[in-house]
Amino acid sequence: MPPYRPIIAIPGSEITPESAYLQRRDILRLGAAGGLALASPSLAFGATDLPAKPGGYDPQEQATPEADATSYNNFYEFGTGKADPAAKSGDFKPLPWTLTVDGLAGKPATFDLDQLMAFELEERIYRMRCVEGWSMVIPWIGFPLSALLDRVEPLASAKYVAFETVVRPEEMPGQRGAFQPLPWPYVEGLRLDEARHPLTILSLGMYGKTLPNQNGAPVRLVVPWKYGFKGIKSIVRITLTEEQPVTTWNRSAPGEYGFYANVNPEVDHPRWSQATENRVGGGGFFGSNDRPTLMFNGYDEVAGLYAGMDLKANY
Ligand SMILES: Nc1nc2c(c(=O)[nH]1)N[C@H]1C(S)=C(S)[C@@H](COP(=O)(O)O)O[C@H]1N2
Ligand SMILES: [Mo]
Repeated sequence: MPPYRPIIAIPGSEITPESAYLQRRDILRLGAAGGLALASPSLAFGATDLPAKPGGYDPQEQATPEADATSYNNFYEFGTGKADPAAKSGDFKPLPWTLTVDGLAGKPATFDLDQLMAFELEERIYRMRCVEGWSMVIPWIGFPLSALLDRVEPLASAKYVAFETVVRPEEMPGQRGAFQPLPWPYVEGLRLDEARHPLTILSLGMYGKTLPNQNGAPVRLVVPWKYGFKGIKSIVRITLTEEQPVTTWNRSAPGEYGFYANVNPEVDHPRWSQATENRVGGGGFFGSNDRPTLMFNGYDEVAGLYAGMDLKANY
């Protein structure tokens, strides 16, 4: 039996009445246009409820408590500690925002946040497995990346998709100062067929609300069968390319992090095993909440993308 099933219904309490949503969207749009002086655009953004039609996958597991998913994070632009993104992202302004989609496309385009929110949003409850050995279950709100790619009409020569995070040292403390843990911008990439797989989403929210800064506001990638570092946050550019794009962790430590980064309990990280994972939250002490890691994080339907490939060599 697969470790998840389609969602049949989401509880009514999680669904925002359309009128309330439209009002909030108006507030967002005014803020984005600069016509309304919001005291704190990021706060206003984070507080916004998002509607979603059920369309995702329920791993038959409890969602990670929201308080854990929003306080134990990796987002090196705000610092390398797990508590840094929540503690040090208060100056980050996800409004106004634009996401440019360019490269090998017939109709390259730039989307503002309203245009992204106008895509058909769904809730997807996905497992998230960090390469460091912890995991969560997160109810994302977003839409398939393929819908965005369709809009720009990829050329036949496009084989890969490159992603880029914003660079704003004045708002992101991890991007200034003497110690720079990574070269900026943070970049990621997928093969075009991976990017077009229906499980791959651009997320605009989680737990029924827009994304908090620490989780990648206002728009981040979620590819549930890959290690968490593929889920690039606060994306400003998506570029269709012919060549395999450079990716941040692969460039920084090629012996430790591959381009594919498919969750695979049989391929250990050089410095630790990937056979098990610790589910964050749930009350247990660290180590008491371990469970086996599943191939492709349990999302077996992606196996066909890698037919004929040696997944130990292509990690
Ligand atoms: N721009 C950017 N995106 C990023 C990261 C980062 O440091 N910078 N960290 C990655 C890693 S290693 C993980 S595990 C996930 C964590 O997502 P979460 O904090 O929302 O759970 O974000 C990924 N996306
Ligand atoms: Mo990670």
